[in-house]
Amino acid sequence: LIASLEQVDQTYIMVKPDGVQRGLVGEIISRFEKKGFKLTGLKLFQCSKELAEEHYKDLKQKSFFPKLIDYITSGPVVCMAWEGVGVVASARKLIGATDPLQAEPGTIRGDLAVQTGRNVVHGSDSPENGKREIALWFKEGEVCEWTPVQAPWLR
Ligand code: 3AN
Repeated sequence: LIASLEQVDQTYIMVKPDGVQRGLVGEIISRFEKKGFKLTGLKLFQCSKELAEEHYKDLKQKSFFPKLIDYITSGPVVCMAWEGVGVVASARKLIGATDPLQAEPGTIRGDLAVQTGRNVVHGSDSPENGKREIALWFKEGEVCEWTPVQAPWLR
């Protein structure tokens, strides 16, 4: 009841091409489902260079930017929108540090990845970016608002 008064946020989670190629899609979705967040958008998608550049526009000046764009466009990704109280920060905890060798065991990157340039999953870094990225990756009508039936632990 107290939690229901708190702000519900949205985050954009994406299984990157290495995660798809390695067959980690189910495992990654499962971690967010089991945590108790609500899936509101899901698709397999081959993204364009333009979309990848827009998504990572804050990193445009970084030396690794061209490699990052090549990586993200190298094969299909799985785009997801997840909703819940504190979902942005919690998803980043579940994902773990950017460098998988620094990521704690128990996190997605800590358990499943080795290289920063192949770190299997993306998660928005703020509620504002969560909204921005969901709007960027999903078309109107692709995100589905739904209310769990008789499952008050989902919201
Ligand atoms: P995070 O994905 O943990 O939010 P950001 O936003 O700093 O990390 O970086 C976005 C993505 O850019 C990372 N997921 C990773 O794929 C890539 N990246 C970040 N730092 C490096 C680096 N030093 N070398 C290569 N790729 C990097």
